[in-house]
Amino acid sequence: MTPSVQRLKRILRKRVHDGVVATVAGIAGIAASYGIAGFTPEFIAGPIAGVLARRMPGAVITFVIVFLGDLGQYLNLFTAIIFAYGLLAFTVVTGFALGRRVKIPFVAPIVAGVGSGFLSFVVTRGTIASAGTGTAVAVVVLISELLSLGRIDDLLPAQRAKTFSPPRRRVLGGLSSGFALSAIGFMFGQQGGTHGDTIDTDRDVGNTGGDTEQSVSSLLDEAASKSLDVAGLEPLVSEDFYKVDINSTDPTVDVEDWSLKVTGAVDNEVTYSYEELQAMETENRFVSLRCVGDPINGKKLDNAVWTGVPIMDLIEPAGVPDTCCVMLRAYDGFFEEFPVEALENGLLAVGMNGKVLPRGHGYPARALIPGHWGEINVKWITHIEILEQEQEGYWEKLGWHGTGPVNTIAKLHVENRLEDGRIEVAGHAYAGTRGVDKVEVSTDGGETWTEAKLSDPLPGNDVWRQWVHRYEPPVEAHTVVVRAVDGNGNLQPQEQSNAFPSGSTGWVSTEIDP
Ligand SMILES: Nc1nc2c(c(=O)[nH]1)N[C@H]1C(S)=C(S)[C@@H](COP(=O)(O)O)O[C@H]1N2
Ligand SMILES: [Mo]
Repeated sequence: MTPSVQRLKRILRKRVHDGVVATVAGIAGIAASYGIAGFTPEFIAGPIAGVLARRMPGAVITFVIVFLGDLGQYLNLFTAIIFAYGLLAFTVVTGFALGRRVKIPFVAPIVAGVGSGFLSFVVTRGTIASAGTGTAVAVVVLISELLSLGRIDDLLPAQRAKTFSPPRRRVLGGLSSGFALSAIGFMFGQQGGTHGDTIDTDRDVGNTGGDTEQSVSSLLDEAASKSLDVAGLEPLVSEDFYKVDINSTDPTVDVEDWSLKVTGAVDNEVTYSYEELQAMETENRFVSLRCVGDPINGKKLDNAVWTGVPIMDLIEPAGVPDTCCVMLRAYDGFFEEFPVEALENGLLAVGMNGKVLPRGHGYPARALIPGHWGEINVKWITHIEILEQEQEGYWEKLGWHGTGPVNTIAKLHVENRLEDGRIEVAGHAYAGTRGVDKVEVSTDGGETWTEAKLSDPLPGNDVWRQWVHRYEPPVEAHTVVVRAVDGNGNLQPQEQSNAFPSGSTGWVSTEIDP
């Protein structure tokens, strides 16, 4: 072999070696970060996913929401993880390059470890998870160096290079110890650290209002007994409440540092601590939420019993002038604006289904604004800012119109074959504060209509209902169509439209082949 070919081979071997170690170290670093931080903003991919989502052009986000739904969130997170991996791998490659230049052992693990920890801290501001990330990366690089010490001709004098073990064994050894380490780091992280889940919201919300107030448990019982007995149909209090967030990770709010401020065009600003909120009189209410991005037969419509303080009790002490609108702002950078009148029956929720408000649904507090699209029900709320002039909210800047009242919708989520040969179709219907008066079903593609059976209404002025219809199936394939009539007697519009920009409309239909 000519010397130049040998040189080329050596460079190539170095590149492959560096690449493999950087990959293992990157994976170990991400595993450690996730293990320690969990699914919180201290996880290295969390803030990156947020930045990616915010930098994305509105049209792309709209496309993702309308056509990819939840898949879009995963795609975003996946991309963020690749970015995070790139950052960590970069520190490793830099470490090796520097180490070779200065020809001092252990420069690479130090540079890679400190670099990774630093970058993680810059991204997340989380100290413990960043230290863990840096350590995991450093350890993997250190192991790779220890394994190859005997042969690295560019680190040590050339004559010692003979003692090295065969390259494949080295790589395999490095790989498996790297993976073992990430697994160990991950398991340790799962045990302790600054895991967001250490904010324990799995306790009773307590303080459930005055004597006249119906207790959460009696409301839950009522919902259970009014739920229709249909296999596969979500009960009137959702078992799995949907989530929509601008970030892939939920903020971890420490109530000691949290407050709710009423600011802007008010006579005097008022601030509430969590403790002060808890001392106030609360109410228990059913409120359903639907996201403006929900497709006509999507699943971003749910219902819960919420415990909270009427929002007017919070803003009246501030003295609110006669003005147009209000902006709600949140800990995660989210903000939404809407007409101030909508606050009138609003609730500042601190509890959900009898428990402390879960982190994913806005712990410590969220707004619930009856009859409006989900987006103005701001979670992790920090400010109620009274405005004198209209401004655009987060989603409105991206072209959505999600601050108004919801559309009327009847969904068809269940199709069962009964033992007696009949077919059972069922779903939920929702029309915000207008309420649902009737649901009609057609089993002949819209020629003739029959009234479906509805679940008895639950108390409250923003609550969904269930419907069910059972019929003898015709012999041939047929189209089932469903539509709701709201409390004002308005029939749900037939014409189909996409969720963007102001919520999906149209009758839901499905083909049934008996
Ligand atoms: N702070 C904050 N509040 C938020 C959001 C958010 O991303 N951040 N998403 C909004 C949207 S678009 C919807 S549909 C509802 C969903 O509430 P849920 O996640 O509790 O179902 O929360 C709204 N409140
Ligand atoms: Mo939404």
